[in-house]
Amino acid sequence: MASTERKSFCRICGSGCGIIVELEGQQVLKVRADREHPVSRGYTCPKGRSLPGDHHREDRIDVPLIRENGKLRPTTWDHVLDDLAARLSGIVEQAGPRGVGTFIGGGGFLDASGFLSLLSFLRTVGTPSAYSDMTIDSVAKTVAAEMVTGISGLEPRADLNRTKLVIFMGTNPVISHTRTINMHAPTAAMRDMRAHGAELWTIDPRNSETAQRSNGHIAPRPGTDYAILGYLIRELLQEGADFDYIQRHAQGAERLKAAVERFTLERTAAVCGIEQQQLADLLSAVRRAGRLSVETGTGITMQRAGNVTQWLSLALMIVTGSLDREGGAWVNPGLINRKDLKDFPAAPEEGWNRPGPESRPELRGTAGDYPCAAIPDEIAARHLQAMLVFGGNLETCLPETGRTYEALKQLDVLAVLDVRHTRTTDIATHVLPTKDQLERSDISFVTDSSFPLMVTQYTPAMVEPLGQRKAYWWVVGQLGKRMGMDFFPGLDIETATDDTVIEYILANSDVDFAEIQSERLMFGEPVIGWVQRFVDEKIGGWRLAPQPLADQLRDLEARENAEEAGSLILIPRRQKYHENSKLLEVRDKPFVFMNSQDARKAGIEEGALVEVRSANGNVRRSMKIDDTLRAGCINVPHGWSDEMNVNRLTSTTRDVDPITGMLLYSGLEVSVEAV
Ligand SMILES: Nc1nc2c(c(=O)[nH]1)N[C@H]1C(S)=C(S)[C@@H](COP(=O)(O)OP(=O)(O)OC[C@H]3O[C@@H](n4cnc5c(=O)[nH]c(N)nc54)[C@H](O)[C@@H]3O)O[C@H]1N2
Ligand SMILES: Nc1nc2c(c(=O)[nH]1)N[C@H]1C(S)=C(S)[C@@H](COP(=O)(O)OP(=O)(O)OC[C@H]3O[C@@H](n4cnc5c(=O)[nH]c(N)nc54)[C@H](O)[C@@H]3O)O[C@H]1N2
Ligand code: SF4
Ligand SMILES: [Mo]
Repeated sequence: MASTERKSFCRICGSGCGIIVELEGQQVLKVRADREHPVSRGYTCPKGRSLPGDHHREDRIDVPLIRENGKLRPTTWDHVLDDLAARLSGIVEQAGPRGVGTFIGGGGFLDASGFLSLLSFLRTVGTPSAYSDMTIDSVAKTVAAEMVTGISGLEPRADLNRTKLVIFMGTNPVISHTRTINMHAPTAAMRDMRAHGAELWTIDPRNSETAQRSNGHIAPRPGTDYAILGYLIRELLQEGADFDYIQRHAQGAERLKAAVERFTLERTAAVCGIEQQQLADLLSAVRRAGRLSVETGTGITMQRAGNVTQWLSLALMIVTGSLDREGGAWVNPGLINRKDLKDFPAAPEEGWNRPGPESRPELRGTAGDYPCAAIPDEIAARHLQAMLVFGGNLETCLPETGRTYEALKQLDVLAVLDVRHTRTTDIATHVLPTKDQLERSDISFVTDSSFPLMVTQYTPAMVEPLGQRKAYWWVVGQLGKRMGMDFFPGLDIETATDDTVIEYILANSDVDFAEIQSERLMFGEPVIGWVQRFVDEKIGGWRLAPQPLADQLRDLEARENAEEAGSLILIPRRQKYHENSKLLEVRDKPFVFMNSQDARKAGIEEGALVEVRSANGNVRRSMKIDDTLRAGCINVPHGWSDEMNVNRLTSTTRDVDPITGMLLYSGLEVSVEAV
């Protein structure tokens, strides 16, 4: 049979790189980069190219499974849906809607009909028990933006070819392509920015792949980045800030000035464990550039000072007159949702947060989600009796694996929508096989606001679904019918197709389905200035010093004066060939990475089996020397299962952030010993 080639876009991560899929009938032979794709321009990472193996993987799920007499066994769609619907209805009746919770992870978020199904399910069932990977990833961004701008989850990014200075803090786009904003062909993008005269600085305790391609690199002690920002703001507020702009568009400048007063050159260098000259050089770069963009990642949002650092990164962009302005940082409102054209209320200075669920009210979540840290206690209290998992691997992503995994086993219903077997499907009561990315037509729905341009894209399905896999909308719609609920009002799920569901999603948007279906990509003009207008009109100017964050900054002072404990500090890091728990088989190995100085001190040879211990548990892996790490820091990358699961070290109760309920995934004290 002759092979054919079809265009699509990759959805392993949110970047949506253009790909060419080579097929022979239903066999996926090869995936390569689409040179004509106007956004990714011939780039893919190795994960995208490993899609064929992922699609035909042996441990895929292609028939529904149900647990009966303690064992998971294959069954029919009718049986699994009848049973699940009856149980969910029973729980809603007896425990109320909150008894049925949801979790959405990468496998739901990156499927347009998966995200739609989640929203419809939550709204129709009326349950507050919504959990997602946001509260184990980047919730500090959501909350700090609410407090400073009144808008949730704002993602400022460099105004591509005009910004003269980009500071990457706690993000390594060369490997990750970031998450909340996307950077395609990152190495080329950095080269282009430099060719346009931009200086790139990276602040990271590791001399990361991104740091190595930057003009400047500062490697502070983990969790002390806020002091660097405090120092820059302190100096600029004495000289060099855009004072005229601040007066017209911001409030609280005096309070901000007082809050950062302690960050003198001497003190900041000491707190961060860096040279004074490095700080002075960075300050000169900021003064030279005038406007700038600060891009943060999980190295910031997973640390103790996440909210404060996020706030000060916004404050630095505001005092330099850079936020939502040409040559600084702009905010993509999304081509489908067009947030800039919508009218919505501004969040108060305390943000939209609300008390956590009844068993953990101190875990103040955001408007949308309860913090994941609450899951085991909510199950133990029987407030949560069922959970529907929209493409997440709870065993690897949630904190404190032992306690969390045991709790999940106590659920009456753990229904998992996935494409392959995981430790999470192993303990499920119902496993619902959904179409993988090559089997469905799709649109970049929630991810379009993280693109570097105003653009959204569509792909048809490449192949027929394997086995009995179904689309999310079909699974959830059928469940709704059996529960007596209409999850998709106005859509006839008996006659719907993936395409009519996409049309349904686009019904309230300016993106025309027929047009995008034929064009594949649709562009809009980038909009700059919409956030600034919102802030001026709704809250009377940027809030430079929200009280809850100023309080957190003050409280951090006690740690700055404390003696260093001398233990090793665990910091996160993404590996090149796998995405969280996906594609582990491709090439990466579950190493513990250590600096050679630390290894020598601990008497550990490269390749030795080591045990990493925290106050919560231990992990065993083999050790690899990595001198890009600052001495004193170690990496135990996440995504791996069982005794190699780094979340055996993390906690659902210790060090949980009081504003966001975020866990400490970066900055945990650990010790390491050869086994
Ligand atoms: N200690 C520690 N913990 C962490 C992190 C860390 O750095 N350190 N990182 C955190 C972060 S940032 C995140 S985002 C989370 C990630 O947590 P998850 O969202 O759980 O991560 P993934 O491994 O991407 O899992 C997605 C699941 O979706 C499935 N899937 C893939 N494609 C499809 C599909 O097309 N349809 C369906 N239905 N399912 C699909 C996969 O098989 C997998 O089981 O982990 C968090 N946990
Ligand atoms: N290859 C690959 N790509 C991925 C993923 C993957 O698993 N593999 N996961 C995807 C997901 S879910 C997400 S959320 C994104 C995340 O994307 P990023 O946020 O860019 O994640 P990382 O690549 O881990 O980069 C985080 C950096 O923060 C640094 N860091 C750690 N602690 C600190 C600190 O205290 N201060 C500072 N300044 N830096 C610190 C680490 O050394 C690391 O270089 O990546 C996405 N892309
Ligand atoms: S960066 Fe890699 S994983 Fe992400 S969309 Fe592009 S090819 Fe896929
Ligand atoms: Mo993430």
